[in-house]
Amino acid sequence: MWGTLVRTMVKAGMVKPSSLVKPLSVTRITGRYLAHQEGLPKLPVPPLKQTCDCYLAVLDPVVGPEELNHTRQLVEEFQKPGGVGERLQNGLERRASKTENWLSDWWLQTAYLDYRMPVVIHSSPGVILPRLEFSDRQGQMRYAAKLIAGVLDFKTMIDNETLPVEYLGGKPLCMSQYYQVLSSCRIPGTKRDTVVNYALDKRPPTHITVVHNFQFFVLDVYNSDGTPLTVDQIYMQLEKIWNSSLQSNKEPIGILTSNHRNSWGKAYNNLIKDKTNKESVRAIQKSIFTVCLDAPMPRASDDMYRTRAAVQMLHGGGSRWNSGNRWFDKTLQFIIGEDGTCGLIYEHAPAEGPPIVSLIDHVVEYTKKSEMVRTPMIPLRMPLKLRFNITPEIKRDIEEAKQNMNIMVRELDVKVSVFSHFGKDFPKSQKMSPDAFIQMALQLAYYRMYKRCCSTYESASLRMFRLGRTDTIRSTSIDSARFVKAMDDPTRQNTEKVSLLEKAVKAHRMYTDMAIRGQAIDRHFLGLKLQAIEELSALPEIFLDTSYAVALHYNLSTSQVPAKTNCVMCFGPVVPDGYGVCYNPMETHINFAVSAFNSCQDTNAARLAQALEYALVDMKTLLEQTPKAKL
Ligand code: COA
Ligand code: HC5
Repeated sequence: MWGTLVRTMVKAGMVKPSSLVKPLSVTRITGRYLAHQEGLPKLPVPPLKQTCDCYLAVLDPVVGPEELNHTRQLVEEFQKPGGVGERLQNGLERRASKTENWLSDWWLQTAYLDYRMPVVIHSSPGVILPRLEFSDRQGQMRYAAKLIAGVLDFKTMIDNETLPVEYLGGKPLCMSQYYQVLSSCRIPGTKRDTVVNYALDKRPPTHITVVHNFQFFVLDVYNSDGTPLTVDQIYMQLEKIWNSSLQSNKEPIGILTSNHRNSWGKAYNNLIKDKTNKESVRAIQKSIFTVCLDAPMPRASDDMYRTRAAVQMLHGGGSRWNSGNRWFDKTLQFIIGEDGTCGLIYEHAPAEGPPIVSLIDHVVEYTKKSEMVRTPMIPLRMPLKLRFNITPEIKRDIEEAKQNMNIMVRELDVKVSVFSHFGKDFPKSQKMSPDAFIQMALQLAYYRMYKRCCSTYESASLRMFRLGRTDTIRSTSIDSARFVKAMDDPTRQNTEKVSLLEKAVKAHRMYTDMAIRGQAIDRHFLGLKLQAIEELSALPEIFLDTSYAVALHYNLSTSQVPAKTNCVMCFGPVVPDGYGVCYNPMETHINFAVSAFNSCQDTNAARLAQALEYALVDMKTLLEQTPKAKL
């Protein structure tokens, strides 16, 4: 067992107990897992010239000719022999030779722990499970018990190191993220946050936290012999929790975690001055995961169901609904509503979507097959209710967090839609990459709405490399721009449009291959910039240039997260005038979630979702109605 191995390592002095609660990037585990990890290649540093050339090409469709000319000169200056670019590149290569992954610590810090906006909407993604049949509290509890047992079943695979290794493009992937999602939690700071992981603790946690009516409980999910509780036993324990948290008049302490990180960091320091509060907070942070038993939300029509569920996952609906029924710093929070709305929200710092989704796929299958088996009932201890002493100052912080949360709730515009005309099957039948096809449809939808192209981000996995996270696929290219401009131009022939579409799809697939092989430009540029901060007294001009700001202003922030389960994943936009678009392409349909901010007059999630549907249909029609050119 992994736990045993770690304990052996501790005894042998290989791992210092003080390092057991530590930032994720330095986790060390032995056994099969380690052998697999060591076999993975290290993330390369791409050649400087390649990145510079590619940068100029990706700017072409999003900046004007004068800006581009100016940037071309800056790039020339930057990469000239003996220049600042070469110096930074050398520094980066030195860093790469000395570290397991030159990027992962920097990325964790910059993308997550230094980021000061609330994790709610701005960072934490949500997942909506297919609608469940139940509509009462028995159903809710029964499902929650099965789900908890399912997660524990998945945990056994992690602990035993029997998780099947994943592959992308025929290459084995880094599995370290699976070891970061359970028993971990983000901790706020007044300037920057940290993440702790208790899975490697001498005595790893054996409890989860359950929250109902804003009240937190510690639920031990293992028997003293180390076996997990049965579904039946968990059910009984959940009943006890429910019955001792009937009143909903409690202070929603968890809502503090939704605030701006600096404010929450300050409030946190004040909160944990009290010993009881500190112990309660620690119990939540240490728990394997959290289960939120949610009150029913206002009903929605069938076609709005998923959209309503998305907001429940992303923010909980505001302070008078379920937003206080959360601890947003907790890596994994499963949400189970009394009305059958289920899903989860996860804190993004420790892991990407795919490991979370593979956990979900496992749990959903588990909940289908597991029946309630009556087990002989050994009386179990009452789950411990976590106490909080609320001083007037804490009360003020809660009120402030409530207000800010309610503003965020009003701000978020979401539309979930199921595109049912086709799925991956159609692009495949046309010998096109389905992901590239969807991305080109998004480009077309955006162009039709705004008559311009924008910087577009698509997540690319870097997990082919040890401790790899993500890089950016820039979906807007010279070829995508040519295609979207031609598509609605009546002076162009259909055969020409088809050929432009094919070229654009190929270009996207090529960028994808480049990105997953560690040769994309975004993380390389980030590395060069951070290297400059460490090595130089001033930032090189290319990083202060308007083009660089435009390149990083992602009006479209997108991600494909495929799942076996028919679920929908969602996240917020990354700029005030942008969209967040997450999609799960299934074989014959595609689930989309589009988000935007209501305060921006120019954006509208439902409009982009509609434009995307039209674009997909129009592209299919174009391909079907145009005879293939004879070879
Ligand atoms: N003709 C026919 N079929 C094709 C094809 C073509 N020209 N090109 C691709 N296909 C097939 C593939 O074989 C694959 O088949 P499958 O459904 O049997 O698996 C399918 O179409 C999908 O391929 P494609 O659409 O090209 O995308 P992908 O699966 O390679 O994924 C990324 C592309 C960018 C999403 C992927 O590389 C990646 O990085 N994923 C991780 C993203 C991530 O981490 N997101 C979350 C961040 S938190
Ligand atoms: C459950 C699905 C979560 C998807 C989350 C995701 O795609 O996050 C991206 C991570 C990254 O590094 O690209 C960030 N993004 C939401 C801003 C696209």
